[in-house]
Amino acid sequence: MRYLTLAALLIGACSTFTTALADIAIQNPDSRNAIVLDGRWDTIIDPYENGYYNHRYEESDKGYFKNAKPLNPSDLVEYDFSRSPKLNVPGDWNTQDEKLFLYEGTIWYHRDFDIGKKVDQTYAVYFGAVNYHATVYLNGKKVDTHEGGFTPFQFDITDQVKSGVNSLVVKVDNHRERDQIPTVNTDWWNYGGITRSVKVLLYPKAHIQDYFLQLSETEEGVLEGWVKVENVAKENAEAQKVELRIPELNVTQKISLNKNGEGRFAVAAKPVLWSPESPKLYSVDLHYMQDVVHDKVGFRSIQVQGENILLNGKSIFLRGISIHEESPLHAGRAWSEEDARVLLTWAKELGCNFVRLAHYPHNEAMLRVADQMGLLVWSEIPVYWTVLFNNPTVYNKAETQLEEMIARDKNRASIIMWSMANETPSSSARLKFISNLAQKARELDPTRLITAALDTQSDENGAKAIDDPLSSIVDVIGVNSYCGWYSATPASCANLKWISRYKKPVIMSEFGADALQGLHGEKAQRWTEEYQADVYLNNLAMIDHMTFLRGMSPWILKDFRSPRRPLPGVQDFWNRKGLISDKGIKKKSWHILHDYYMKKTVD
Ligand code: GCB
Repeated sequence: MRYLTLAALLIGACSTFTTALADIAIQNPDSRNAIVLDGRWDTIIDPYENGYYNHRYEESDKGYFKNAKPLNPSDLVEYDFSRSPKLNVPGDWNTQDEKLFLYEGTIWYHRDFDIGKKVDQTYAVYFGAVNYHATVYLNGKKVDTHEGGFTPFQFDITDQVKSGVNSLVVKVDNHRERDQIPTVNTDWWNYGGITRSVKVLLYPKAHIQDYFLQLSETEEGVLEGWVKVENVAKENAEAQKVELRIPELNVTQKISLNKNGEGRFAVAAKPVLWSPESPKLYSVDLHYMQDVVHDKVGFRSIQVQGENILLNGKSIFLRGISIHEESPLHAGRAWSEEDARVLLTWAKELGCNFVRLAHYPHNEAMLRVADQMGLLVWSEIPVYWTVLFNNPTVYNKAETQLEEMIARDKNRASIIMWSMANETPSSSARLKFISNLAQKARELDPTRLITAALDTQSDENGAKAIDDPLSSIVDVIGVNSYCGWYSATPASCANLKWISRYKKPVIMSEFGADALQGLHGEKAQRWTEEYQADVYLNNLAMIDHMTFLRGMSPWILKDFRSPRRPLPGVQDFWNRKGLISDKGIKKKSWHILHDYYMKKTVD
């Protein structure tokens, strides 16, 4: 009987594979052989893009990417990487040199690497993230470009790379434009640079490009998914199969591939389900000829039913906190496993089972650590505020970032929701834009919930009504509301009533107030810890009356850098809505939310 069902599943499964787009990085690059290129890189600041354009403003053929050296004393070369300042990779440039704190524009990065080139081997240069535009050159020639500051990409360099020393140059440009994702104005720092790891990946020509595995949504006791092999070998039957092994579940399954190298599987297994209380991960190996990929994967289900969110079939309340990708250990962008551990340990300590990773895809370590620690995750693309919803090119940029995020993270049990947007102004163009994104996300990953953070609520007889038409598109409605900070007095919030026009789960995806840690006074005095605490107390009372509420992620775990926050002596270019200061000190509101979550755990 079971075998019949499995066979039916296999035949019936015909939805799309995530097709390998040119720049989409290989699945799980950390499990591949690699030459890691992190460390000190030579850099040249280039505000006029002199290393790229000639004086006629045409793309130059003698730019800095040539990494040229004068060969004769009479030669004119007006730059020299080897004598130029160094910057750390990974790392934003803004916090590595005071002069670069506010810099937005182009910086050139250079470093050499040495290899002994082998035949039948693919070489790809992989970037965890570069903000915002990257133009990559190898040995003086352009390889390719990438746009988008928070997702990985890779370029095949097999033909260009040579045995011996290779010169890698990257032009990084973070100047803001209206037609970008995100657009010109945000409430976070536009950190520039090669902000995540760089490596040269080495793998066989015929290799496992991608895979997706999860608990079947329709069949109990079944794991299902797909694999995609690039350059599938055609010579013998064995070369048309991938072997999946999950030793702890006694799974050894051969997966047949079609002529495009694609194969689906469904296999009987009864894993211990992943949950915040028991974040069980299984070792998973995939073998294809000489290629082996190793991963750690958790299995759980996530669904909505009316106003409930069901994790493994049981209704759950998401005790969350929002987090920006800023390091708790040093100034600037977070990127390391240590950063992730400190941030997520704080979230655990607060009593959270959920984190909203705002407002863009965070580095992969955050998701891997969330998987290990048992934190449910909301993951988001930076369709933030007023992007150009009428512009098809802008849509394509957003869709590419969505694809790159899902491609990288689709095997992480921690992620339960993909968020399409944050606080976008209502219009028909915006509804179409975000509906198309949601449809794309569902095609790429039918196993997770779709959400968006909305800030348009209308007033109805003294109550707040959730009536943004985008609510009809999403599975879970996120509501951002700053009662007591941007509107009303804190005391009035406790009795504020909410109504929803949709029978769907709602998450209060943001609320909060600024406080300078250590500034004390009356609770009516802005910027004091007492004011912030009062906002929390009253908002939590309000939340208790929202019958359809299934979670929250107050704004925000830690103070973060923002160019919109200049108030001297208070903000000094920090958004002060953190429960923890930029120095890592807890404010009064931390304890209020902590106590609230402790009670919620017992309820
Ligand atoms: C919001 C935004 C968030 C801001 C926050 C604030 O509604 O979603 O990005 O940082 O408010 O502090 O105003």
